[in-house]
Amino acid sequence: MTHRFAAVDLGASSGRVVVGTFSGGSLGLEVVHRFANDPVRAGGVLHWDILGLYKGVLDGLAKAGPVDGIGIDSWAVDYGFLDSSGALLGNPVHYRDARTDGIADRVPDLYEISGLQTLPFNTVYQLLAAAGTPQYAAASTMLMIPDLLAYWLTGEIGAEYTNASTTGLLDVRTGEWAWGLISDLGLRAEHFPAIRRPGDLIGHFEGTPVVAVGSHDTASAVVAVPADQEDFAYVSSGTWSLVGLELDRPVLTAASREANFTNEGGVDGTVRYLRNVMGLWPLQECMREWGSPDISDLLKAAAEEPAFGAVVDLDDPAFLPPGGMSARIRTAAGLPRDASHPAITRCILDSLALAQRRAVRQARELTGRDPRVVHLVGGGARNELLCRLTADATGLPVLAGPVEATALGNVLVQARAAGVVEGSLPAMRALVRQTQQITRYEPRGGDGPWRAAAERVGR
Ligand code: ADP
Ligand code: LRH
Repeated sequence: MTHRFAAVDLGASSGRVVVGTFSGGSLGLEVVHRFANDPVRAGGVLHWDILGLYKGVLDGLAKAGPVDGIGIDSWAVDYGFLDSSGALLGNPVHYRDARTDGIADRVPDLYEISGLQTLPFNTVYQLLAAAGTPQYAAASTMLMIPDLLAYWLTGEIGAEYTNASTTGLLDVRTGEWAWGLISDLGLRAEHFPAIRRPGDLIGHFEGTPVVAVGSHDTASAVVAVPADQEDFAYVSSGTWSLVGLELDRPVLTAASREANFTNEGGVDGTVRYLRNVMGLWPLQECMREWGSPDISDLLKAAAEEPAFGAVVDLDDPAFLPPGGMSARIRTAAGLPRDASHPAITRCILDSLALAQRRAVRQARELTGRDPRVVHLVGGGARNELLCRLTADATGLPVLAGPVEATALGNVLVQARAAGVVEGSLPAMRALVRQTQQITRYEPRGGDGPWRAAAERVGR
């Protein structure tokens, strides 16, 4: 018997609808529709084009044809407000918009309650930036992006747990909204809908069940990490590199807070203990400036460039906002004005591998765990140079793939809820290992050059 599930997966750089087909012991994956995710600046504010994205979702679901279920995931932290009639109030604001600048510094540390790393754009800071506006006054419900799309498909309102864990307003110990914190910050309790868990039925779209998955894209990606043992680190590599470990309980020590490691909610009660590393964003931005050259050609040329010609501290928040990225990288790296595109690309990738090395080492120190391998999943798994550099930098084998880990994690959780695949995370991961392409990169060379590069960037 064959079962088909549709994953709607919206990344910061593109959206797709992917169909996972389960038949006997096999699992096939087909991207049936891919669409751009181009933010729009209007009235001085950077927005997501939410209706354009919703159109991509509807077109993709039409192309997918009859399926046994639909699951939705997207990037974290962003939301839309509904008024009391259920209408969307304004266009969701992009987390890279400047409206949250400086807000985190004015709010007491929330780590003890939420276990969340401080990122300037966490939902809590966005809500504090919005408080006092006419839009905020008119809002009756806040829906995270996947919950908003699920609402449009089904008419049902709720807040999926893994994504709610990125708001800064979920209690890391109970997995429920932190009502005391919400009230202390002057936020409105009625804005926060009931929590639903991965596997819960949300409602129906044209007769097809819409099922909650790990609706935070990173939570779904971690489900599909093809690990065959417990001691693994992962890099979910796309616009961001989410670098860390899977734990069964949060780490809330002062050292962990200082290192800005997060305890995000994972599927099946796991903790995604990780740090946000700037990821492929700087390269995406440079490529946008350069007129979108062919990425394979650019990476081939970058691989020919000398290693460590220039390195920057990619964890510097100066690289967060869009625009003028190549100049920012060149200045920070001390590269000349006429530095070539491959030289800048090489600088970004060396620096990214260096930042990922730091995060893996910190995760090890902060947890006492000893990862034996790094699983690198997401679009970055197609970047051979990045995979090779990550193996060299961490001194660990890198197992690269699957590229569409997020969509896989999404369909696996749906298939489990429908009783099509058996239970545990290890069982789902075994299915990923058996059916998806994974490439192994062994570390080469010693740690010396990486240590020296770390010293050059002062980390
Ligand atoms: P997100 O979910 O954040 O939008 P993805 O997981 O889709 O990100 O990964 C996007 C990234 O994958 C791009 O920024 C690009 O660097 C990389 N990528 C995509 N295609 C290729 C390719 N053919 N070769 C190397 N890298 C690629
Ligand atoms: C990756 C991601 C990440 C968040 C960021 C906003 O797509 O969801 O986990 O921190 O976007």
